[in-house]
Amino acid sequence: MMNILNNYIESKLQDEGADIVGFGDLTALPSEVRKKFPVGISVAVKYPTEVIRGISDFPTSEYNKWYINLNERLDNLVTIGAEILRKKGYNSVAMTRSEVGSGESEDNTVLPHKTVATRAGLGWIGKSALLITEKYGAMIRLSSILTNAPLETANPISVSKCGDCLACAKACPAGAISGKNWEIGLYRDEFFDPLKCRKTARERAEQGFGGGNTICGKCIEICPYTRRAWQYR
Ligand code: B12
Ligand code: SF4
Ligand code: SF4
Repeated sequence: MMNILNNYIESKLQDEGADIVGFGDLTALPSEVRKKFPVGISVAVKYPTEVIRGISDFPTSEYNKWYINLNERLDNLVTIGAEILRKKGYNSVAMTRSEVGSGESEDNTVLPHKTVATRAGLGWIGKSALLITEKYGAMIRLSSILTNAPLETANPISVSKCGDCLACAKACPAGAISGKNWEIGLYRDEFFDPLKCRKTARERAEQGFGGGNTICGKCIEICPYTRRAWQYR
C-alpha cells in the first residue's frame, strides 16, 4: 500500500509525461553521495518503439532527436517534481544534467541514475550495464530527485534477471560487454568497458547520421526485454 504522498507525486509526474516512477531508500549508500538525502525518486521516460526498432543497423537522426528530446523532458520532469515537494515543505534536489555533474572521471557520476533506479525497484543492471525494466526493457532514459519527504520506498532490486542470455554481448560492435552477470558490489568496469563503447558509439553516430553525439544503442535494441515490450505497445 502506497501512502498518499507517493500517489500524489507519482500521478503528478505521470501527468507531466513520466512513464515509470519509483521511490528508493538510499540510506545504504554513503551520505555524501546522496547529498544527505534518505530517499531517491527514480523517473523514467520511454523511447517510442519505432525509434528503437529503427537503430538495428546504425543509430539514426530520429534516435538522436529523441535522445535530445527525452533528456530535456527529464530535466523538466525532475524540476517539477522537486518543486512540488518543496511546496509541500520538504527539501529536495532535482538531479538535472547540470546538477549531476561528474565524478572522478568523465565516465562516472557521484550518484548514477541507475543506482537510484535499482534502489527504487525499477529494474536490474543487465550484462549491458544498462538498467533493464520488466515493462520497457532498456528503451528508457532516466533521471532522479533526492528528497527528505516521508515517502514509502520499494524493495530494492539487487539480482539480475539476464540469466544465460548473451544477446547484448554478442551484438555490441565495440566488444564492450564481457558477458559477466551484474550483482550488487560488482563495479561497472569489471564487466563493461566504457572506453570501447564510447569510441565505437562516436564512430557509429558518424556513420549513421553524420555524428555529433556519442550514441549507438544496439544494446538497447537487441535486449529480449526491450523486444518483448514491442509486442504490447
Ligand atoms: C558516463 C555515461 C556513459 C559512458 C559510460 C557508460 C556507463 N555505463 O557508465 C558512455 C559514454 C560509454 C555511455 C554510453 C551509453 N549510455 Co550512458 N551514461 C553515462 C552517465 C552520464 C553516467 C553513468 C555513470 O555514472 N556510471 C558510473 C558507473 C559506476 O555506474 P553505472 O554504470 O551507472 O552503473 C552501476 C551502478 O548503477 C551500480 N549499482 C546499481 N545499483 C546499485 C545499488 C547499490 C547499493 C550500489 C552500491 C551500486 C549500484 O551498478 C552499475 C554497475 O556497476 C549516465 C547518466 C547518469 N547521470 O547516471 C548515462 C546513462 C547510463 N547512459 C545511458 C545510455 C542509454 C547510454 C547509451 C545507450 C548511449 C546511447 N544513447 O546510445 C550507451 C550505452 C552504454 C552501456 N551499455 O551502458 C542511460 C541508460 C538508460 C538505461 N536503460 O539504463 C543513462 C542512465 C542516461 C539517462 N539519462 O538515461 N554512457
Ligand atoms: S552503445 Fe553500442 S557500443 Fe556501447 S555497449 Fe551498447 S552496443 Fe556496445
Ligand atoms: S540482452 Fe540479455 S544479457 Fe543483455 S541486458 Fe538484455 S537480457 Fe541481459
